[in-house]
Amino acid sequence: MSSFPTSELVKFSDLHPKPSNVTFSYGTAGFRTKASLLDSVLFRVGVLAALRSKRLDGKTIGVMVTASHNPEADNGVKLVDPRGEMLENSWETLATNLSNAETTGDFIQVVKNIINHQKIDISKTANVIIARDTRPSGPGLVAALEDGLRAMGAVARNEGVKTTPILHYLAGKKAPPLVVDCANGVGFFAAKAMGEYVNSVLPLIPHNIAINALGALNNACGADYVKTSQRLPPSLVSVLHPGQRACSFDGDADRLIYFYLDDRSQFHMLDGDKIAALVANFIAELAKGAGLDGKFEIGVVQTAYANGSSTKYLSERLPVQCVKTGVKNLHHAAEGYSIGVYFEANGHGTVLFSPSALSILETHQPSTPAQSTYLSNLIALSDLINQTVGDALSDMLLVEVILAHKGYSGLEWDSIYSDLPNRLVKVVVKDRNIFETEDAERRLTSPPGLQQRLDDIIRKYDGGRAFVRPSGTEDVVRVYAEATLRPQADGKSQTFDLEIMFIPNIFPELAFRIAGLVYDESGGDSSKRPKEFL
Ligand code: G16
Repeated sequence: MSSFPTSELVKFSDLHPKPSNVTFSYGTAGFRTKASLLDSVLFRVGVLAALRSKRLDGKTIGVMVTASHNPEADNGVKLVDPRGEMLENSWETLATNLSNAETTGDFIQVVKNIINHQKIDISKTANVIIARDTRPSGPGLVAALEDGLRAMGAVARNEGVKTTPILHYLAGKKAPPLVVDCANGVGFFAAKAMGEYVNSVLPLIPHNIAINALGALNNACGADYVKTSQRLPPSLVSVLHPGQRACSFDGDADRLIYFYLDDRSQFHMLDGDKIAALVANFIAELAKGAGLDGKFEIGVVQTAYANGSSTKYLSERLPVQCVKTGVKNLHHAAEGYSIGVYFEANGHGTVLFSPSALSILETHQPSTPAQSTYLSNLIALSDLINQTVGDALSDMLLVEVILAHKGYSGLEWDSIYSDLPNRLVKVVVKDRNIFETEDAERRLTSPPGLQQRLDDIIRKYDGGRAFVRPSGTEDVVRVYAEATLRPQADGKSQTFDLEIMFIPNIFPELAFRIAGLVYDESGGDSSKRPKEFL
């Protein structure tokens, strides 16, 4: 908004005239009186909340519609400052003046006076978050409040029915800054553009932004580096501090991997599997809360690369399907569910809402205010998600929204389940086309007899699982292996330091044994055999 919105204010103010012979006062806890008298007050509080936010450089102002312990026929409204505190005293007087302006003309004049005296830059974007209690007069008064916000062009977020302390908490909440590894690629442009919209609530700190430096793209950074090396990009070592979340895009920003350092500065990765678990759980929770349990099927699609712990965790809760690598395969399978959540472990994925699921969301009649809030959150998620394809930016917002709703840090998200130690290895072979697979790439059918020999190795590892498949994008064969423990090759039992055991990097053995076998069986030159292959 660049200029004073006279016509909007006049238009909306006329819809919410002040009742004559009433004097309002912003008292102990805001305005509070008979609900039937409050329509104009709520409209004007909407205008004032927008002015307060503009005065504070667009920081989020809270508005709570409640009369607390008063009889049900009363209602009220109070403003909450950006740190979740009560409105600053001097503004209480402004609120009282504004509410008592008799006519639309008087009201416009008081608004202008406030702008002048408070030196408010009207061009700033105002951010306001609103909530109400369960009083029957609440929805009508919130509608009046929203008219005030609309007249001022404020960005409003209606949290529906919430307790007063939750509204204070939400108003004071700002996500901690998120470090974004842009892989020195095009994702930087998108992150920069998005930052202009979200920085006031989710500050983004882009790193690895050398888009013009030759050789920098995906080099020791980006989602693939983090996922395959299971470590922090070296460029972020001096950037990230314990507890802070970070995420990596890949070179074209369609993959997303999260990570954080714990309080001992140990690296922890939150990959596509962890994203799928977070998202699928949240969607199931919203659907249940909205009273839609059993109305549609929520399913998850993974590939053979999904960590065994994630598959176990998810399949105890929802239908889970395994398909061949490639988002095209996952996307197709996800279309079979009402809400299909698909993510490859490498961080590539999204959520699909079928047309019938969307029409259920549109037509469903919630039977309680709480159900209505869950429903509107689920509808908002369907808007937030880029359903055409996995999108690192949209997925990042999705993750952040869920973490904010759940009040989760990286650590709490991570503890949904513990990854099995795992390793992904590339094997350069003479001809990768001799490798053919079945069972969603989990077993080899060619070269003949090789799968049998792999099985002989895998069974020596507790909870061992491994597979070999030719890449569809690089001239290599990929080997994935995971296991519960790290037994010695002779099968003798071993004692483990539990903490060490769950650091994934400690687990190269099964993967390197299989890689060695694949290399030898496909005619690899023994003089060039990588020394880590067993
Ligand atoms: C592409 C596909 C992904 C696939 C990845 C690796 O990713 O879109 O679905 O997981 O290649 O495939 P492969 O293991 O066959 O080489 P991107 O990000 O490179 O487009």
